[in-house]
Amino acid sequence: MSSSSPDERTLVLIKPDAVGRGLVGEILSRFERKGLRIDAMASRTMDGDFADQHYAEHVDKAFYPPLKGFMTSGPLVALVLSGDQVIEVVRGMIGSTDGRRAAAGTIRGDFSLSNRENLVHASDSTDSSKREIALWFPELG
Ligand code: FUP
Repeated sequence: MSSSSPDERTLVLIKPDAVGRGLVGEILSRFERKGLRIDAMASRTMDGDFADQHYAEHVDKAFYPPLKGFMTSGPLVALVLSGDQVIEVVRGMIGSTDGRRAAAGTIRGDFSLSNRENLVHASDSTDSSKREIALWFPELG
């Protein structure tokens, strides 16, 4: 008998800087090698309204206008990943927000020198993963 609970899901964005720098394969392969499942994947370009919905908690912050400009600047790759404790696991794999301070071995720590162009977004809680998956992949609901 299995006592494990159903696997969690998280919403990951491989941001326009990562796409532009040719890092999609590197980032995807880290998630795959970790043993996470890719439940959905799509290339999309966000418009301003969609960015406001995705970043609802940040729209009033001073850093939001340049963040919005960056996130709508080109295509990104949206993913739903699943696996045991995937939300916390993926947050650990991407590292701290500021790439200059993110630990070596994390995606941001290894490839980003910026607090804005930091390559990857990942849901930070069960509530945010539910909200973000419903926004990006309503068909999975
Ligand atoms: P994170 O959860 O690590 O992606 O970080 P936050 O939710 O705090 O911030 C969301 C995004 O806003 C970051 F990925 C990058 C951007 N940001 C800035 O551009 N400037 C800041 O001072 C903080 C965050």
